[in-house]
Amino acid sequence: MLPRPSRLLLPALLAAAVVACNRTEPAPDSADEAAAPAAERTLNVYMWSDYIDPKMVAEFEQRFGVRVAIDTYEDSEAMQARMQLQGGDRQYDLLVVSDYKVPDLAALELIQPLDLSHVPNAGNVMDRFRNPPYDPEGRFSLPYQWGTVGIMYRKDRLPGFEPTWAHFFDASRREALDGPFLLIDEPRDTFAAAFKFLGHSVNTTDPAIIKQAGDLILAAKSSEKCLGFQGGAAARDQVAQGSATLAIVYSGDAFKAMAEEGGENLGYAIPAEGGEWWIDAMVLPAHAKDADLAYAFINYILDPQFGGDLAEWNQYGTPNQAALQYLPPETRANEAIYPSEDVMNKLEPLKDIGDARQVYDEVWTAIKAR
Ligand code: N2P
Repeated sequence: MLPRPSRLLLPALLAAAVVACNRTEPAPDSADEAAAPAAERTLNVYMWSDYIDPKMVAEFEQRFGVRVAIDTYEDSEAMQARMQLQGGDRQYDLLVVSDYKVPDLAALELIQPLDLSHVPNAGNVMDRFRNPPYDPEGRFSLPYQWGTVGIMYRKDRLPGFEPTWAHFFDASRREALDGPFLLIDEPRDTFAAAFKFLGHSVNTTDPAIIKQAGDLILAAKSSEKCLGFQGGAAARDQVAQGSATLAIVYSGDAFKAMAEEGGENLGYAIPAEGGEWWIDAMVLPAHAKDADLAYAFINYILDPQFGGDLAEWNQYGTPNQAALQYLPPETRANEAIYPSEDVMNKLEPLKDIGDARQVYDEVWTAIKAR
């Protein structure tokens, strides 16, 4: 059942007067820009930060003779606030959002059903990503990337690191850490970690357990070792730079840092208690000004070759069956990106939690306010 819209107007959103928003535009060839007509056709995209290779964007611009303007967000609350309170449904032509946000945005009528006749490459989507739990009829979304949530840590400070959520939620383990840590500024991901530490499902709806998890998150936040909440990409940067020793992050963000200089000092692990795997989805805002161009972009993302390039650049899993052949064999065999069946069995996808969302919101708002 879809949640009632009134339930979705989060108190935290009402308090959000200004939403941080970064615009990253791929550097266009300056000669091209000088020659460009004033009213150039533009695709306005809103997505997670650090999520597409600027070269791929430039290639799309060249191919279609258009401009792509990408605004980025670091957490889903900021995204929803912009969509709900700041006219994002008119401003953007295309969104990339977390799985569990699809039913929220649909219930609020901030997104519209997709017309798949405009997306021939939709046929490339793997079976397991069709009719996903967050969009059971596959009406509103097509998948972008998928991945896991885990712990990124400094190998040089935590030799023999044991992957467990206890580093954040068990007071004695926390105090034993060599250096500070960060929590992720995304309620569902943080609750999921605390639920797994307590031995429960990432989709827990029992108010007593949600409150118990909230107490653990508040205790972690209140620790002297805690540097607070950060978006996944920003938390990744702090661990990479050494200002944090460990953080809850998204898999691909960690792998990108691990491939860079100094990356040999970094590690990423899925805790032994298990966790979540997630899918991010492409959706069409309700009042997109250029839906045709948005469809062209979705189709481009689901192209076999570009789908392969995107996943390789992101170091995330591709939901595109036809793209697999374009991935380097070592990527396809990399169990950090494509976990074994054993590991996948310990991970759950995030589902719509219905009316329990109100309890999550209350507990989360109280944690953030302290
Ligand atoms: C990528 C963020 C992935 C978000 N930087 C997971 N829902």
